Amino acid sequence: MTTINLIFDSLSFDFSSWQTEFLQQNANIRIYDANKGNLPEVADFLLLWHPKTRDWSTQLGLKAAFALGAGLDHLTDLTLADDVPLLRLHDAGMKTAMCEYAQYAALRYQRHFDAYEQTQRQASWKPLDYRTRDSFTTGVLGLGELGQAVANHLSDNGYKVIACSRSRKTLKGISCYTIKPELDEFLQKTDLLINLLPKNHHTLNMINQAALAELPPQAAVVSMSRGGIINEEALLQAVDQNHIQWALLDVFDNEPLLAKHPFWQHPKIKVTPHISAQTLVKPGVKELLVRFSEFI
Ligand code: OXD
Repeated sequence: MTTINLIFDSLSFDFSSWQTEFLQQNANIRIYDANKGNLPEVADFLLLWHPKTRDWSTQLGLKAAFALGAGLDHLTDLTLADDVPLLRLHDAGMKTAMCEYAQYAALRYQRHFDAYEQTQRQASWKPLDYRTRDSFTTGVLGLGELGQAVANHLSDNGYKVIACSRSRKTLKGISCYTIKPELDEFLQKTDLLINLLPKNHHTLNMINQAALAELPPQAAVVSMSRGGIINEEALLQAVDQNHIQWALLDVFDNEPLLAKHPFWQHPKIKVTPHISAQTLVKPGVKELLVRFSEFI
């Protein structure tokens, strides 16, 4: 069997966990840490996550470069030779995790858990009406791999789901809209907005003051993909004006969120530290080995 040479370049992922897992799943892998030097002259694949080196254009032998996650926005300044594709991971454990996070948000909305957190603080015993899963509309914005997984998961679990994406998609049992020209119509029908759009020049600041105003009063907003898409100031204002009931935010314009950021202390805003889905090493390696075989 041929040996596959990998160069791993990440300032945030642990090289030794990936090395151990690769060697366990395939003994023919040789993996080198770009941060330690001593790299092979010829390598088959690059594995990148917030890499130290941004210019890999002269690396010999490369068949592809893989981002070790779902997003490529941290690699906009990366240089590769023209014939080396930059690819992202499709799953690596992230689909299940994203679905769980979205399901938590849907339950939070459905069962009024946010309201009960507020009334507990006031020592106020105030039961609210039971709401069924199909009595409100969850709108999934962004239908990439993860967006589709979330929309299908919620729909399969009895939630009423609509979705909106840049190019038209067809999902069983889910009304699908396109951003141009149907974003406003989609927002007007959405009680629980779940943002899963990637960050790029099309999506930056897309959910601004005007877009938030299209949501019905007392809608809730969930941000799971990247900051910069939902305008933070506009969201804060919409929550303060009680147009938006609550927000559950996992991603931000700047991460980590600064200690003085108003989101931290806001009673109607829940903050999590970019954990809705993280790349898991074992399924990540499994996926990569399959993807390598498409090139070898
Ligand atoms: C990703 C992430 O894009 O973890 O994979 O944010």
